[in-house]
Amino acid sequence: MRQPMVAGNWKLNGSRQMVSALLGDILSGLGDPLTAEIAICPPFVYLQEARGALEGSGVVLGAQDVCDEDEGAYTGEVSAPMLGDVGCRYVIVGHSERRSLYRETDELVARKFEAVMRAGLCPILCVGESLEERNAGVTEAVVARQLDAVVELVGPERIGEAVVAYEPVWAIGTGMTASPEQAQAVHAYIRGRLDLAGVSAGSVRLLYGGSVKPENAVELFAMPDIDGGLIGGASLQAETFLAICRAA
Ligand code: G2H
Repeated sequence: MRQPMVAGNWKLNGSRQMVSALLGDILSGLGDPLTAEIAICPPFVYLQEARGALEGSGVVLGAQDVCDEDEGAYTGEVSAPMLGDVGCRYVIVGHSERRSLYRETDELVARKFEAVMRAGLCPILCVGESLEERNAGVTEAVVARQLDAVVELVGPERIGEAVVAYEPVWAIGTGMTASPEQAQAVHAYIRGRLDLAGVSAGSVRLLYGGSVKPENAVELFAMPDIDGGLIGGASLQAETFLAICRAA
């Protein structure tokens, strides 16, 4: 039995004012405890503020990225132990924006994944293909390569403790969403691939990400291998985020 999960990825958005107003609205609108686990991933500089706002609520905190090193001369970086220290439970690694805009390789993403686990936190590993790759029919090969890099470095037991998010790059922030059937097909493939690698994949939570909105969340989350969502744009408004949380 996998607990559904909805994680809000604020990306490069926010302010101190927004942290207090948006989180206040989300918490007051939550009402009765939801079946889904809810995580909020604000920019690093607002983690501490968000932690205070979420205190005692059951909504957990996550970060959007991490350094693969724990400490030392790495100017500008933030380490997994630091994220643990400020109260993070989850850390997103390998988001497609990091892979494409900041040239993160599969190997670096795997090292970041390992750093998160070393600190006792839970990685949310993002995988997904571009439009060109989908059109070329290599979606499964791309996702397999991204997963295998992590399994090779950390081993099947560790990846079994993580969350995996399938985010087709062509659906991110574009308004284009994978259909529930398209998303389910890749989720089922991911679960099968993890099983083959020796991961007890039945218990791994697989999230879908890419233009999830209240209008498509119910259908997406009803798919057997979709355990919730990683939400970007729609996590920046309490009403839409709450509607998605209720759908999970
Ligand atoms: C995909 C998603 C959140 P959005 O990146 O990670 O963003 O919901 O805006 O497509």
